[in-house]
Amino acid sequence: MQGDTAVIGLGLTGQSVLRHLAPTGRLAWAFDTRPTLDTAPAEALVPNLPIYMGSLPESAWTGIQRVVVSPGIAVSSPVLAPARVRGIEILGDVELFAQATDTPVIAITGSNGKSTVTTLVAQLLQAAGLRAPAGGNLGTPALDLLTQPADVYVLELSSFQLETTFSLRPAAAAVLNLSEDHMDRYADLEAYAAAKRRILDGAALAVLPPELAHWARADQSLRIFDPAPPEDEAAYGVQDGWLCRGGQKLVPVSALAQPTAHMLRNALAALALVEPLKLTPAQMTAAVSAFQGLPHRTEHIPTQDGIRWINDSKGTNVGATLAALNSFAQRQPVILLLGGVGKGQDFSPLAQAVQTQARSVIVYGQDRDAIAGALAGHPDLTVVDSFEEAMALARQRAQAGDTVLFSPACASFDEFPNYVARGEAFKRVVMGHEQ
Ligand code: UMA
Ligand code: ADP
Repeated sequence: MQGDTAVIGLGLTGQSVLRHLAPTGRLAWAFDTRPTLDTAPAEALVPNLPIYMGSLPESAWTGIQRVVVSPGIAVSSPVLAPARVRGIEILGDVELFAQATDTPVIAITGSNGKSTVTTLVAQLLQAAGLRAPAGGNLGTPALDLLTQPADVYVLELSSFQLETTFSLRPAAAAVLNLSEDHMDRYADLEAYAAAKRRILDGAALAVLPPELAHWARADQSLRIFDPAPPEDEAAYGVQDGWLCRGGQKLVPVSALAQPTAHMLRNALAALALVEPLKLTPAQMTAAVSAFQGLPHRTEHIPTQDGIRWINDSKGTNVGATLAALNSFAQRQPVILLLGGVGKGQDFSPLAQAVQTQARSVIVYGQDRDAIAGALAGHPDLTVVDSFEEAMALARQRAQAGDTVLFSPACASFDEFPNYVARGEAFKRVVMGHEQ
């Protein structure tokens, strides 16, 4: 095959890229640094396409004009050194998506709340009768959405995806918040923030929290969201029990399944993002009322034991765990479980909240010592090796009236394939299916 486009990464993204580019005849080869994949055999993806696994000969780069790289591979990675040296264009799947469609896009990034807001935006649009497929970092690769009929696409975008996206011009874009994450891949918070900020490039409407409002550009409309009374008509906020735009009441707070501070923020951001579509308050209220929240995000697991078990397995960084802790701590004594792979985070911002809001703390997993070190002042802190031991201890300690909050502040890869498997394991133990 005589193509000029290489594809690096053969996970969900790489496979969607191959499907998208196969009809163009431009594919040259595909490569994954892993020796094997647990998905379909790579050779089955495109007939006769050379596939390299594990290592790539230098000669493969001859004649390559562009390389489409998956988000799991850093642009600075040694694997891409030959491309950088030769001045080969490096782009991602979302760039190919942007080049392929003129349909309006609503784009969402931030350190936390992306999947929740992306899903809620899609449901708001659907409540207004619009076709609004949602994907990107959420799960369905952006390019796979192109096969679905759409009035608007809703994309959750990670900092990794934004680094390799250049021509997306969203109708509306949000950066929900900014706190440390993926510090194993970025030099510092500024570098991570710079990647997130790219989502605003060319966006007609910028939706931002007050602390990031200065990121908006002079040539774009700005909507600020904050769960306080709105200061003017350009602000989304909460007043007298209503989610409002300026003085206009849109949705009663009572419509939210979880009216916690972070869910109020998420709902306000979602309402601001759909403003250009001019939904009625009734359509907004119907969609918000129907949204029960996503699994593994401060998800209550009902039991008969009088204990409130909360699965927040998607709480994979300090900012998420702080939000989760703030949602539950006021109500009942909290036993907090956290641990896993820390991704180079500083855990010290958790210390004060944990000190005042968690009665008991159980720390486990690969980075348990770093976490325990940051929380050392807590009077009831126990360190164990594994998730299984942490759960056994939680079961032992929890009494009727307690909340057990599983919000690990870490990735799961030391013991699980992903946060979903970890959350399912939590649920199995809670429901007594695993002792
Ligand atoms: N990998 C290799 N060698 C390769 C390619 C990948 O070792 O050649 C490794 C990566 O380092 C990573 C894993 O394989 O550990 C998966 O990487 P990938 O780029 O192949 O991932 P995909 O299967 O294509 O899934 C990606 C997103 N994954 C990442 O960004 C790591 C998915 O987000 C996303 O849903 C999917 O595209 C569809 O758009 C997941 C994620 O964890 C949920 N995202 C991070 C997050 O939310 O924090 C950013
Ligand atoms: P993301 O897709 O950015 O990871 P999710 O919507 O999946 O975000 O939520 C992940 C976790 O982040 C949740 O489990 C919750 O603990 C926390 N969270 C959700 N929304 C917010 C928010 N607006 N601010 C801070 N933390 C949040």
